[in-house]
Amino acid sequence: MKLSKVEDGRDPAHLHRTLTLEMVRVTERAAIAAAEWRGKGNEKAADEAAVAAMTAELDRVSISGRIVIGEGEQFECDNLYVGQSVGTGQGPGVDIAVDPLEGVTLCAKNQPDSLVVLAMAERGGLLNVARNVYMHKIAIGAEYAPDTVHIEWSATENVKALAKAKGVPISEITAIVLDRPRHGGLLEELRTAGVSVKLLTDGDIAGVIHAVNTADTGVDIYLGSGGAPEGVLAAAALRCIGGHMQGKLILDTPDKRLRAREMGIDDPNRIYDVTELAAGDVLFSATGVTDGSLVDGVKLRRGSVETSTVVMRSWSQTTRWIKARHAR
Ligand code: VTB
Repeated sequence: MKLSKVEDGRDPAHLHRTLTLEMVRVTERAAIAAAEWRGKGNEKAADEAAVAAMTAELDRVSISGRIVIGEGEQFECDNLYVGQSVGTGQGPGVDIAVDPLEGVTLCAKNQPDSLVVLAMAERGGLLNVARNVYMHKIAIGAEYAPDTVHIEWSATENVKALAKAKGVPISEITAIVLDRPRHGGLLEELRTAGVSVKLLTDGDIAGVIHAVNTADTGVDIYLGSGGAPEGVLAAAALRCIGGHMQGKLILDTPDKRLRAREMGIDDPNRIYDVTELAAGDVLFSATGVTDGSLVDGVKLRRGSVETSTVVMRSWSQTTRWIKARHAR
């Protein structure tokens, strides 16, 4: 009998598996900090609380970490800026992408689906993109051939091809799309094709994850554009759970093109697939701030605080849901 990678005890992965739990601690702590600001209408305070807590917890981890996707550029923010060193400095050299409070508006309004998200990869594993850059994204589940859809095709062509591959009429396809004025044309096309559209107010990392978990969510495809950092973070998750995704950066100003070049992007029109957005060994951790479709939010109890986290590792393709009780 052939032993699986896990059973035979060999683990050639560069990111040691104990880092999985360390990352859970980081996103948990940031979520607890942000939860104090749930429903207080103060996005800035919620975000700052998450950033401060995340930085403090990251600095306790035995890694030589480098932030490659953070809160912004070094001159824009004090913490978790691109290029910042995090961790104790002793341990493996790793790259880290963070979204300390994905859906800050959702947190400020105490609406579902605000999350703390972090991905870790081997050095050079994560596409480096600036916080202000957007990305066209398309994602479908692993059960399809990777070339079933394509980011350069029209939405109509994509949903037609997907319906055919699934063996259902287009009216039974559900697409998930961020509810933004820029998606007016896309929505019209989807409506004309007869697709059911699930509109997201914010939080498209979870949106992409839902699109590849069709059996659980009923969502077949993610379409549209959202933050490029969120695209890389979603790709990190897909590396662990499977699913196809393509991303194309929207570098629509000379400044963005220049900064992208500095960050290693030579071809502004390149189409990236999942393994090019997040390569090599990857960890992904997300803790809920408010209750959501991916995980529950932080529960404040009399003597304790409860957190729910989903943590994934690409090498072993493991997904864990970790419910933790912390002393107050
Ligand atoms: C998304 C989503 C975020 O921004 O990437 C989106 O994941 C990008 O679009 O939660 P807009 O800038 O038009 O909002 C958020 O909604 C907020 O950062």
